Amino acid sequence: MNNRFPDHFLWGAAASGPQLEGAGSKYGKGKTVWDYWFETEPEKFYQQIGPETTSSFYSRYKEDILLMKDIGFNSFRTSISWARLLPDGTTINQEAVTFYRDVFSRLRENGIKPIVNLYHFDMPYRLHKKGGWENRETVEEFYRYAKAAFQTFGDLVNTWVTFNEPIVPVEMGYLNDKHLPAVYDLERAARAAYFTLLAHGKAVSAFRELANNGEIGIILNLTPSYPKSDLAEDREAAKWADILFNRSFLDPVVFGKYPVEMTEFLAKETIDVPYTDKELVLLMNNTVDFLGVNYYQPRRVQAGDKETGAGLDKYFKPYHWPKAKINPHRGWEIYEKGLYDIALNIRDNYRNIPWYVAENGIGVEGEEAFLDEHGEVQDDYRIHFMADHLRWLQKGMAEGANCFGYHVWTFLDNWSWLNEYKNRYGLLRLDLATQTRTKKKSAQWFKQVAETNQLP
Ligand code: BGP
Repeated sequence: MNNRFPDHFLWGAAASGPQLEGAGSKYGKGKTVWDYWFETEPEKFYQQIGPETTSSFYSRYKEDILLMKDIGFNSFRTSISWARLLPDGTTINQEAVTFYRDVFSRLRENGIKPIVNLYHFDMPYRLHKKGGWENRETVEEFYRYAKAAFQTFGDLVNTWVTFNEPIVPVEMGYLNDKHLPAVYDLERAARAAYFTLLAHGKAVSAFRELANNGEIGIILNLTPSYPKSDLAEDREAAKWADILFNRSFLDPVVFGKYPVEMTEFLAKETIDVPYTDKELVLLMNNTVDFLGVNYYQPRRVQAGDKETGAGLDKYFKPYHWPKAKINPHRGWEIYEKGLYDIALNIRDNYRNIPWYVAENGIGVEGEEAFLDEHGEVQDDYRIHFMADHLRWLQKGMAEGANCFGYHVWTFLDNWSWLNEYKNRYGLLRLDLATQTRTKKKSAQWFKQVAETNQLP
């Protein structure tokens, strides 16, 4: 079998400003919701490590970009910190401009295409205080921020992303306590989701107005939903999980409209979302050029408790597949074929829009147990994880999927929301105390794949 990937296939990694940069309170950066949360409730954080230092990319990016080149990257995605670029919402922070311009220039000089995301869960605190995504004003602020970013970096960046996983802050902050505001409230969730989507649409419209060269997309964590059985009620449950957690963003960004079932759901739950016709037209006219897809694990569901269930339990409930292969270090299910199912779904139902794997990776707790006598992490599990997913991806591509790249999560062990440095994902190991970077075995494997453009 020909196991080569198409010419110009993108190989690299994804990361985000708040998880990688550090300098959380330095160089003019404003406070984000994460800085605030750690300041006020550090006990909520698993290891009590805040977002101040993370992986110090801000001071080490020159070294890091050379490391990226060395392990074969031809692309890298990160995010601009909104609170760093526009600390008060209007004045551009020149230190941020100098920093990001140098990062993007150096990436390009080293043959690494920058893919730049505007928002990775990092709401500026000053906007969080006023309701964050529940407040229409935030949408206008985001529009201004997007415009400023396109104008300031448009000569260096051709590929833009509005949001990473926009559903996650909604799910984790309004139906869970893992992001602020940490409440369970379907109505507020729906409102926050709508304004997030509108902010995305407005950012795309700003991009089109400025007529910058290049393309703009969004990154969604598409989680294929599988029913427990073939019974109608389980299949119905999977359909609802798909509508609420995938299609609620996917359909509007690709087709400019909500799935009809979404409207039914809102009516049934008597949730009033403040749509206006003008805004829906804006969304319709500002669909994306490409999609980024983050894939870690599937969502397995069974019939909900139609009569007695509270909130979303009426529609579906989680189900643990007994045959599931579990990441023994993390507990998440590993289901490589999910990536193939996503590929065919986009091919068949989403106009075969160009897309790339924007995140895929394995988080491992206690990775120091795999250090060998030379100080290299022997992460064969990560190599298998990537290879297995890439094989399924290739099968999808052989059958017509329009995929243009693969980004692993992530380049260097980085800080994570509430788990901080517990689960390590990097191709490079970070020694937290010294901030030293060391290649893991998987970095060598990745280099070979990227440089030969094929699986070994
Ligand atoms: C994705 C996020 C990333 C990253 C990753 C790993 O959902 O886009 O920011 O954190 O998941 O998840 P975690 O850090 O929770 O282990």
